[in-house]
Amino acid sequence: MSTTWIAAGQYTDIRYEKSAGADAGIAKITIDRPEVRNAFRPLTIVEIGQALQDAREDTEVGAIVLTGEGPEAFCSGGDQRVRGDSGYLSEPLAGEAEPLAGEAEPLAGEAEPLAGEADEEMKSPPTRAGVGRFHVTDLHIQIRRLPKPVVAMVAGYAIGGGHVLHLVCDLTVAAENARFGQVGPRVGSFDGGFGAGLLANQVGPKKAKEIWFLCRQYSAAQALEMGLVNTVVPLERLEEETVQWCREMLALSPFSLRLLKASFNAAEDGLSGVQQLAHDANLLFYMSEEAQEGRDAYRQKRTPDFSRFPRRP
Ligand code: S0N
Repeated sequence: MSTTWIAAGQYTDIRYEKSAGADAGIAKITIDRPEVRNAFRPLTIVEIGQALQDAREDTEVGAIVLTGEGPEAFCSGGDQRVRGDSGYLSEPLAGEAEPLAGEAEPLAGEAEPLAGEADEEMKSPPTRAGVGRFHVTDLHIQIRRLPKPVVAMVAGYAIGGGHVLHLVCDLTVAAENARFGQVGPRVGSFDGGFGAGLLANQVGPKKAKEIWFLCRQYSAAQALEMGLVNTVVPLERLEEETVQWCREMLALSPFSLRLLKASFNAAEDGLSGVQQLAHDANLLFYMSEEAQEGRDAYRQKRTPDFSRFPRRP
């Protein structure tokens, strides 16, 4: 039986939905730009971040699915049409001028900038929209920090920054038509953060270097073989299988899953990973009578009495 999804907000570049009925407890974020193989522009990333924040705060949500619209692509990475000379360019905000000439790539049908116009960046104060940046940096961190499992549901291409997006998700359920790869050295880009490090951890350093250095594409079967994805299913069963994986996790201890996610990330994330795990431990400690005695004594202006709490061996 197919899952019922209820819209959970109005967005431009994504759809954000929550499951209902027997499958309740799952949030689904769909990159909805199939005309560019679900490439992301800054707005796309901002909207995914907003939806993830909602899913984090919603105590009814226990698992999050990230996917792309249609069977052709999960995500093809950064939208090369808005890649400026110093990063990805936003739409101008209300009241702001258009991005500076030379920064924005002309869209289809637009005139090419004239020679010399690229120097405008040096002459005029840039608008916020005209300043290139990598919004996706914060999204990678947000997905890893989110204390609930995030599952990439991949049909078609997961390429470039789109491939890194599935890497930073906790689990990946792939359709048989999925294709994976990095293209950085071909298009003048690279991701030396999670794009390189996590990939090396997941498939081994030699294979990770092959993926980045040769820019080949890999089938779903190859991805499964190298440990890049968790399972491969026929396209028509992709959502059913993904929901089943989510349902299995929804039946388990949420705090245990939270601690496990933080534990897996801790070694890779260094001190910030330890911080997440430590603060999770602090959250648990707050729930103990021992910690509450400290709080209560402070409030009651008395000396705390920890004598009834054992010094555990
Ligand atoms: C995905 C591919 C292989 C699909 O091929 P297919 O099915 O033959 O479709 P096409 O005809 O090629 O595409 C259909 C239409 O979609 C447009 N399009 C596709 N991908 C993009 C894209 N990324 N940006 C803009 N438009 C795209 C096509 O142009 C076509 O449009 P029309 O019909 O109008 O011609 C194939 O499409 C492909 O190879 N796509 C490009 C892949 C790519 O180069 N991606 C960018 C890679 N770079 C990044 O992601 C940047 C990452 C990054 O900046 C970064 C840096 C540091 C740290 C982190 C990051 C990060 O972002 O993660």
